[in-house]
Amino acid sequence: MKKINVGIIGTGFIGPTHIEAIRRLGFVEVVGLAETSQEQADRKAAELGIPKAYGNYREMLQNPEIQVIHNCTPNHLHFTINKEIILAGKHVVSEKPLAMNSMESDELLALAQKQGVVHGVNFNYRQHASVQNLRAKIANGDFGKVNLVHGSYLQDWLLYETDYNWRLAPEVGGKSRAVADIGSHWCDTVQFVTGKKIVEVFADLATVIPVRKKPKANVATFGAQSTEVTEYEDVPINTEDYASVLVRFEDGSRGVFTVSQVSAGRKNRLSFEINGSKSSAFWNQEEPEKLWMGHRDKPNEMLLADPALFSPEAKHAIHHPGGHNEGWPDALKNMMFNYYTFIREGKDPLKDKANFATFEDGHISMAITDAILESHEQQKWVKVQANQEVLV
Ligand code: SOE
Repeated sequence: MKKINVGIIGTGFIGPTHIEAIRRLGFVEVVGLAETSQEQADRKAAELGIPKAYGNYREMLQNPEIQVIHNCTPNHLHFTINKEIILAGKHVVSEKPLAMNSMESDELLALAQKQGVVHGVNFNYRQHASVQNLRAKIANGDFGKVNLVHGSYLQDWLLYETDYNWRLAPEVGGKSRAVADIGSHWCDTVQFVTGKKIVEVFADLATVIPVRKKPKANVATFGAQSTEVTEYEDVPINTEDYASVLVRFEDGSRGVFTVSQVSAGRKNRLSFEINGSKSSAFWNQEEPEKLWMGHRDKPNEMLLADPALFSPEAKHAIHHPGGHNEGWPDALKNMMFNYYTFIREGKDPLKDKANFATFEDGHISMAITDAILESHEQQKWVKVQANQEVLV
């Protein structure tokens, strides 16, 4: 069978993780990559073992052999490049946030639907095996009615004033930083798990480090500061390091989450607890094989990920026997497997249900971010306007 051919635009922190996940599938081939210059593209292609290197992504879009393009560029390029990918007739996987605001993401969703391409957005945390299992258990009523959802997404890679990255500049990263970058993952994951949409928010945002020292050379996301960096310039920071957000779900249930990129010791800690009318559950991305389940009338339980103990609906998401722990790269592989299987099976993006996050989820996420920014500015509850029926 002929493999599905793929091109990747952008090879910073996230692009190579897409490439690795795709390569694990076996039926998909990464045939090209595009970077900001030919020299950079050649270097990265040689490093990653990719046959074709493009110094201009538009040339790669013209290659008729390529069916799918991954947009792994910085945020300010997502909208334009996603649009061009769709108009070139290619299927698309975009990094989040899907665009710079929900007007743009709305346009992208409509365009992708009109052109009939398969559209995915990389909300990878919903693809963790234990998250899939929790969703199945909630849907089966094991926890009763979900009343409360609370948690946080904490990181420490921007803790010091000398930590700097393109995500800090609003013209590149967007008006929102911590909310759009990691709050978007938290919201996507809990909406996926509970099957309920967030429809209203009340937010408080803060910039903990209002002036940062920007190294004169570029620093990659999660990149350790080189001890050799001696030259800095002071730059004012206008995006949030921290946010706490009260949320209301479509059925009236309540929640709250905190995001921060300045929490020492927390590396990539997306965690949440749900409290249902029968039982509770807690999951933490840094220990992804553990699912805690809390009860009132019997001892609490810790379910270690194990296909033998999973709900039938979640067994597809776990690939090794209990004790052979799966984590972040495996969740990303699940995302890619589901996306490419959809294409391989010739499914119709307008009719068939996708088991990965689509541009619709990307658009809902942008609408939540917009509502959070507006709520913080106006200090009041704001409804999420995703052009869907507003339910409260
Ligand atoms: C940086 O905060 C970042 O790389 C995010 O952009 C990713 O989406 C998240 O998975 C890890 O942290």
